[in-house]
This record gives sequence, C-alpha cells and structure tokens, in this order.
Amino acid sequence: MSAFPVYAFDNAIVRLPPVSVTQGLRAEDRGAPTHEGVTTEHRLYIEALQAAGVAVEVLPALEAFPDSLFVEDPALVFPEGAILLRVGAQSRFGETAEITPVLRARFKKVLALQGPGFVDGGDVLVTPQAVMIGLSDRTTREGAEELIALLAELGRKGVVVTTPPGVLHFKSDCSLLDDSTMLSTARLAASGVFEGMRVLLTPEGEEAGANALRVNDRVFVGIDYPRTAALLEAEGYSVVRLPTSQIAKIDAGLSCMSLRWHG
Ligand code: CIR
Repeated sequence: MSAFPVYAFDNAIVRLPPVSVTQGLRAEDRGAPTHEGVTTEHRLYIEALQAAGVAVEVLPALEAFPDSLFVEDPALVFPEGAILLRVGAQSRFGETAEITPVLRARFKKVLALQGPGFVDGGDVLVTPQAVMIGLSDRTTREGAEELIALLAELGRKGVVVTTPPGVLHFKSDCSLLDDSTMLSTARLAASGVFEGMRVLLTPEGEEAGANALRVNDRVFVGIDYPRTAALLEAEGYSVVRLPTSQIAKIDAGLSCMSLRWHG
C-alpha cells in the first residue's frame, strides 16, 4: 500500500468530450447537454486538478463513444498498478480497449478483468481501509468477485457493497472526504455501509452533490449544491466549486472525469 493518503494525487488522465456527448447515456431524459457546455465544464475541471498540483494528461476525444470522457469507468488506477475493467453498458464496452495502451505506457503492472462479469469504475470507492465495490445495474457480483482477486494481486483488500436501487453508481451517492470521513446521501448511509466512519449527509434535495472529489488539500463540489459546499466549509474543508449541470444531464458527477493516482 502507498504511504500517501488515498486522495493524494500527482497524476491524472482525462479524455476530451466528443461532439457525440449530446447522445450520452441517461436514465431519465432531462434534455441533452451541449458539446460546448460539457467542454467548458471539462476545461474548468482540468484547471482545478492542475491548480491542486496534479499533472494532467489529456487524451483525444472519441466520437464513437459518447460517454468516453468519463474515463473513471473503464479502469482503476493505483500507485501499484492499473486494472482494466469490463464496463456494464454495451455502448461503452469498447472504451476499455481505447484506454489500454495509455495505461500500459504509464503503469508497469496492468491487470485485466476477464469476465464474464462486469464492473464500472464509478462503482468502486477507494478508502484507506478497503476498496468498496458497489453492486449496481452496471456492476455484477461475478465482476466484483473477480475484481477482489485482482485487487489482492496489488495488495489491496476489496469488499462487496450495494449501490442503492435507482442510483447509477456507488460513487454517485458518496465520496471520501478524508481518512475517516465520508460524504454520503442519507439513502446510502442508511444501508450501514459506512459504519465506523464519520459520515456527513448531503442536505435533502442535494443528493447529486454527494459525487464530490477530494484532491490533495481540497474538495471539488458541484456549484449547484451550495448547502453541501457550505456544510463542508463549516467542517473545515477547502472547497472548490465547479459547474456540473451539463454533465449531470447524462448522470455524471465530479469523480467520473479523471483517473487519478500518486506515483
Ligand atoms: C453512463 O451512463 O455511463 C454515463 N452517461 C455517465 C457515467 C458517469 N460515470 C460515473 O459516475 N463514474
């Protein structure tokens, strides 16, 4: 295990939004995002990572994959190595092959889920104690069990947990704030999954704000969740507010747009 906190990052990979992002997957149609709007949110996100001390590699857009800017889903990265995943949505399956050469160039050890199970990176939350894998419509038990074996090869402990029904990804509803504190929706915390940790609950109506992102000494929070941001500030966190209303139309939040690691 790395000596650094799990939220200490000096490297990240992002991928530019394709024009086809307007056709990104969504559970419920609240209107399409615009390419320009998503590109602006993506640019501000890259700048925020850089301002936090992270070197960002920007990959070219992939028109064939409308959701491919959400690079968190097809792979996991750790200081010890990378794991290629099998993404649960059919239209996204080819994204893993696209990111594979990039990760092989950056990591000595690259493991791969062989299947038949599926895991989306959005269902995987790294805490200092364990790597939580949330079963969901995208992540299957078979996939989670195979992932636990791969994590063990990297010296990490994986545990299977459950994503609340109707929620896209486990991390749609939570984020790690520090070594012992989670930001979570009430519906996820009610499952008892964070027992033993300090839990801050997103205010009612700001559930989507739970997909925040701790990066080094700061926490990125969506600008549309002001009560969440104020709560974190009152708890002493240094909050960076970022626009996410365009990516929210295709069910995404702040964790999805980068792969991050220290090393
Ligand atoms: C999808 O449904 O796959 C994309 N529209 C959103 C993916 C967001 N990724 C994430 O939460 N890790």
